[in-house]
Amino acid sequence: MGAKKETLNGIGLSKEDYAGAPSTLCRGCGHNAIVNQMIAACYEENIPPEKVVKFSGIGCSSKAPTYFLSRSFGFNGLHGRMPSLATGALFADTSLIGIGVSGDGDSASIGMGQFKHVMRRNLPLVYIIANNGVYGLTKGQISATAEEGLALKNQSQNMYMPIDIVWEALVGRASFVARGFSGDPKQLKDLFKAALHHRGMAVIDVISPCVTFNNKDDTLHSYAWGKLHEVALHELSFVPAAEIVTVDYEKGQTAKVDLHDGTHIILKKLEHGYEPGDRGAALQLLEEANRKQELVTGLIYIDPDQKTIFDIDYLPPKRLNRVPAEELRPSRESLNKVNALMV
Ligand SMILES: Cc1ncc(C[n+]2csc(CCOP(=O)(O)OP(=O)(O)O)c2C)c(N)n1
Ligand code: SF4
Ligand SMILES: [Mg+2]
Repeated sequence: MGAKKETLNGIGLSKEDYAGAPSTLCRGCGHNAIVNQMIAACYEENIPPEKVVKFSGIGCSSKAPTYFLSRSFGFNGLHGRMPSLATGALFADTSLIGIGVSGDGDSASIGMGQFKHVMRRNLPLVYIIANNGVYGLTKGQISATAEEGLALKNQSQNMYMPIDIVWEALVGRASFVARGFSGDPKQLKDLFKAALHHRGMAVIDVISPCVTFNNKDDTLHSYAWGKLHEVALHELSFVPAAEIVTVDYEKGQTAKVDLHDGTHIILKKLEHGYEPGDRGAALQLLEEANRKQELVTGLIYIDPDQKTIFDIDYLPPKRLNRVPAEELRPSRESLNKVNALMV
C-alpha cells in the first residue's frame, strides 16, 4: 500500500507545512483548540508561513505559537509586553501578517496598559486572548477575567467584578472584535480566517478552558458552562475575492462585510438578527449577555475602514527594515538646516 497522498492547498503546501512543535499543554486544554484551528485557518487561506510573524507574552497560552507554523518568524516576549513587541516588529515590516497569542493574565492583568494602547492605535494584528479565568502556568491563581464569587481549590474566593476583554477592546476602539469558544472549533476557525484578512486590530477573546485548574461545570470558563450557555450571533463564512460573484447569499438573511484585500465575510443571521457595524449596539449586547450570563460568540464589531497606525504615521511604501542606513539617516546638510532653524 502506498503512502497516504497529502492534500495540497492553493500554494502547494500540505497541512503538515503549517504545524509546529508537538504541544506540551495538558490534554484537553482549550489552548490546543486554538493551535489546531490556527493551523487549519492558515492552511485553508493559503497563507505563506514565511509571511507570518508570531508574538506572545508569558503563560500556557503564550506557549501556543510554538505549536503552530514553525516555518514562520516568532518572538516569545516578556509577560504582558506582547503588544509593544508586535508594534515594533510590524512597523519594521508592514508586509508581514502578525499573529499574537496572549492569556487573560498576560493581557487583562499585567499587560492591561499595553492592551489598551495597542487597541487605540489599531495595529494590524490578529490578537488572540486565550481566556481561562486563571493563571494556568503558575498553578491556577484567579485572574482578572474570573467571575465574582469564583472559588477554586487552594485559592481564596474572588471578590471582584471581572474585566471583560471584549468590552475593553470595544471601548479601546479596536476595529475587529470577536469572541470564540474552544468548544466550538468550527466557528473559531472562521473567526481566525476573517481576522487574518482584516486590516487593523483584530481581537479574538477565546473562552479557552483550563482543564487542570478551572473546569468545574458551574464556572464560567468551563467547557460545560460554555456548551450550555453559548449563543452564537451568526454563522460566519469567509469568501475569497474571486468567488463573490458566484456566491448565493440571501439579502436580509445575511450581511456582507467587504474587506480591504477584496475578500468578504458573509454573516448568516441567527435569532438575534445581529449586525456587527455599530459599537454602541455591541456594547449593549455585551451588557445584556453579561447580565444573563450568556456566552455570546461570533463577530461582535467590525469597521474595515478604520485608519491603522500605519496610515496615521504615513509609513513609506518601502518596508523600513529594507531601507539602507544612508537613506534612513538624515544627511549632514539636512541636519545642519534643521539645527540652523533652532537658533
Ligand atoms: C513580570 C512577571 N510577573 C509574573 C510572572 C509569573 N507568571 C508567569 S505566567 C503568569 C500568568 C499567566 O496567566 P495567563 O496569561 O492567563 O496564561 P495561562 O497560563 O492561563 O494560559 C504569571 C503571573 C512572570 N513570568 N513575569
Ligand atoms: S495548566 Fe491549564 S492552561 Fe496550562 S496547559 Fe494545563 S490546562 Fe492548559
Ligand atoms: Mg489564563
